[in-house]
Amino acid sequence: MADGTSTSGFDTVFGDIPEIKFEGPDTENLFAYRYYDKDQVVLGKRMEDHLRMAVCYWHTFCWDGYDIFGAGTFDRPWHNPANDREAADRKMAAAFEFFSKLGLPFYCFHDVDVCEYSPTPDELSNNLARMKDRLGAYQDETGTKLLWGTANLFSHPRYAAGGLTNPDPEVAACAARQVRECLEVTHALGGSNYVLWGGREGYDTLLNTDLSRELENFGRFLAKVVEHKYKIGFTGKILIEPKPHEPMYHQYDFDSASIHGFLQRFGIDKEVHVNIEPNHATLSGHSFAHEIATAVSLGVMGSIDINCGNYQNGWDTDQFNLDIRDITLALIELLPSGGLDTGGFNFDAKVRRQSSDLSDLFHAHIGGVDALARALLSAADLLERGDLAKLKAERYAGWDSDLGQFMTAGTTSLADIADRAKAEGIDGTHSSGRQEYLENLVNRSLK
Ligand code: XLS
Ligand code: NI
Ligand code: NI
Repeated sequence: MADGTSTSGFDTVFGDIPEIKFEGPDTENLFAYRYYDKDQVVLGKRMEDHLRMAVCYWHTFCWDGYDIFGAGTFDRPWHNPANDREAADRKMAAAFEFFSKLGLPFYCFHDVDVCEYSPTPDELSNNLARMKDRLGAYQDETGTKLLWGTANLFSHPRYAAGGLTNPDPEVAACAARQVRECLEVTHALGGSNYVLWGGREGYDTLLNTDLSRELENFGRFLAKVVEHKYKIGFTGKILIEPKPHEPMYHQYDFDSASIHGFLQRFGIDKEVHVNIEPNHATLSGHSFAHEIATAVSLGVMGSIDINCGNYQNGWDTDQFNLDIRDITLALIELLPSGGLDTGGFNFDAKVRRQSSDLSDLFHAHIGGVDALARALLSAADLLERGDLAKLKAERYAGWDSDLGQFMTAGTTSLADIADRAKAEGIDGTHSSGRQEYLENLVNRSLK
C-alpha cells in the first residue's frame, strides 16, 4: 500500500525491492526475470501453466539460518525469539508480500510453519484453525494459490521414532489427528495436492525396530488418508515424497520405485502419487531424470520439489537448482507424458547461511525461476526437433517386427522363443547406442 503498510496492518518488509517482472535476456536489472515470461506459449501452453511454481514457507520464512554448529544468522524482521502469535502473523504478512513480488502462482506449507509455537495437539489444532482463515484471506487478496499443504510429523520431540510408524499407538494417533486436520485445511484452502513426507517413518537401528509391523501400520494409515480424502471431497492428489535417509538411517519411502511397490501392496497405487525432489534422488543414488522417468512409467508422477545438492558431499543441502542441463533431462521425461497436471515446481530450497540479506531471498528465487524457464525452453527445443524420440523409436523398432510380436505374445513360452532362435540361426548383433551423439544433441538445444 502507498502508506508502506500491507493490508494486514504490518509494515511492508520488502519495500525497497521492486516487483520482479520479465525483462528478457539482455536486461542489466538483476531484480528481473530474463527467461521466465509467464505468458509465453511453449509447446502449446503458457510457461506459468507448465511450471506451476511455488514458494515454500519453511526454508524462506521459518528458517533463521541455524545449523548444527551455530545459531541463526538471518535476523529477519518477522522473526521473534518468542515465536508467538504476533511473530507468526508478521511472518505470514511477509510471506504473502514476497509471493506477490515474485509473481509466482503458488505456495506450500507445513501446518507448523504457519502457526506460532504449538507444543500440544490441541494448541496446534486451534492455531491452525485460526491460521486457515488468515491464509484464506491472504490468498483472496493476493491471488496466490496453495500447491500443497503437509503435516509436520518430524519436528516435535514426540515424533523422534516416527509419526504414522511410531511404535507407540498414542504417538501414531497424534500423527493421524494432525494429518486429518492439515488435509482438511488444505482442502478448505483449495490446495491442489496434499503431501506426506515420511522424514521419520523409518529407523535408526533394526535392533529396536519391528520393520514388518511398521510397514503394515504405514500402509494401513495411508489407505485411511486416501479414504478420508474421498470422504471430505478433496479432489487434489495425495503425494508421498521419496527420500532414502536423513534424518533417519533408513526411510521407508526410499525412492519412487520402492514407494510404488509399497502402494501396490496396500492396493492404493492408483490413488497416491509421488513428489520428487532432485536432492533426494541423488541421495538415493539416482539422477533427477531417473526418478521422473520411473514415476512416469509407473503412473505415479505427481509434483516436484525443485532443488539440488552439491557434488562434494552427501547431504540434503537444498540449494537452488541452477543446473539447466539436469533439469532439461528431467523435463524431456516429464513433458511427453502430459506434464505436471495438479503438481508444480515447489522451491524446496534455501539460501546459504551466509546469504543473510533480504535481497538474497529474491536473487535465489529469481535464479531458480529462470533456470526452470531455460530448461523448459531447452526441453521444448529438443522435443520439437524430435530426433531423440526418433532415435529411440528406431532403436526399439525390432519389437514391432514378426519376431518381436511373437516373443511378446502372452501364449509364447520360453521354450518357443529358444526353439525359434535356434531354428532361424538368430545371432543378435549389437548396434550403437550413440550416447555421445545424443548428449551433443542435448547440449545443442540448451538455451
Ligand atoms: C525434507 C523434505 C521436506 C518436505 C516437506 O527433506 O524435502 O521439506 O518437502 O515435508
Ligand atoms: Ni521436499
Ligand atoms: Ni528435502
